[in-house]
Amino acid sequence: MRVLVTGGAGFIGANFVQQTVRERPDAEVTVLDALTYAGDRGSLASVAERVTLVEGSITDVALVDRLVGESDVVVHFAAESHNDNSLDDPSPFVQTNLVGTFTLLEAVRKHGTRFHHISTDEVYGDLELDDPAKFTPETPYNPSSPYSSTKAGSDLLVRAWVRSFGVAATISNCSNNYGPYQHVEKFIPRQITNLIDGLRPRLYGAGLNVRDWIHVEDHNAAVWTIIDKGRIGETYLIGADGERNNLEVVRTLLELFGREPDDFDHVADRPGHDLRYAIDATRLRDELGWAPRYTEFKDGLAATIDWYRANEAWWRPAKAATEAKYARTGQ
Ligand code: NAD
Ligand code: TDX
Repeated sequence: MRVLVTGGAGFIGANFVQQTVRERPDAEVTVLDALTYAGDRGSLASVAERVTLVEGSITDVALVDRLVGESDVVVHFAAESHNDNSLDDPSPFVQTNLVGTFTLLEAVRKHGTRFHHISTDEVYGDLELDDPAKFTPETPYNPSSPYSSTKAGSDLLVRAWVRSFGVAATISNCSNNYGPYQHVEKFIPRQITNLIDGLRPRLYGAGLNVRDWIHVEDHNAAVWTIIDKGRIGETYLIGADGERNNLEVVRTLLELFGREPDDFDHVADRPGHDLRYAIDATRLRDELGWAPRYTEFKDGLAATIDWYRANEAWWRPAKAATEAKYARTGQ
């Protein structure tokens, strides 16, 4: 099977490519990645001999048409992915997340190629802290940020191309991922690398916002399950019942580093900060038989800390510039 992975040099995409090479010896993998600040050739170094990396944008019509024409399935991870960046400058989010997804959809329509679209639970907006509800595939879209609204728009494009043009696509909306190769701008790697440097974690606002954490390998196993067994046109929610507020996550990290529980700073809150995300993954579990393997969050975090300790050469080059950017907003 010829697999085209967009955004395969980013966090989740690179883990997906590594997992695919490990577990699917028959897969021929091509990665299309623009190698933005978030993409790193080094994330694919361990599988370089099995993977063709094409540096280019998903908005490049001719390039996308050629690569899609040479593929059996397209797994679409490429995106601008960071909420804080989308508040600073939404423009690349519109280009990549909306125009890029449109460009891919036109190519898979032309070539009749199977398409899997990777999306986020943030398209549903947020939940109250005391609400027993979780997001389901029927929850109405209500995105809050430029990031989540462009992801929501990209999902709706996929749904329309399925219905209007018969494109063979599936969609997955996953909760917050953690694990190796995540950029140091994101919450967990930022705090881990601060702690490695002897600095204090930085908590937005009171830290009561809840995220539903899932290990990146569980997310990617679910993506393959959907490609193999999912119903065309269907949306699957991916989550591992990992709800925790940000303060709890920081306290767990401090404990794992042997630091005092209050050894962190409260910093400026994110404008429009979503309160809580929570995924009901019943359809994926019951219909497709998927289940997460990383069920102990603390163990997954400890393994992630070990990875960042062992791979300083991977994250160190981005750390100072990322912190300088945060300093501009007092975060
Ligand atoms: P990331 O920012 O780490 O990686 C994105 C990758 O896309 C990078 O390699 C980047 O170079 C590439 N890219 C950006 N613009 C491109 C363009 N125009 N053309 C080609 N490549 C381009 O993101 P991530 O965290 O790995 O997220 C991957 C996908 O998963 C995204 O679609 C995101 O919305 C979705 N998602 C992420 C999470 C999460 O917790 N990180 C949760 C649910 C869904
Ligand atoms: O330094 C920080 N301190 C802090 O308290 C940072 C960077 C974040 N936070 C908070 C904000 C969020 O409540 O931590 C939580 C997680 O923040 P992010 O890592 O920026 O993730 P989030 O905004 O929840 O979005 C993530 O999950 C859904 C991904 O970045 C998205 O791509 C995905 O769609």
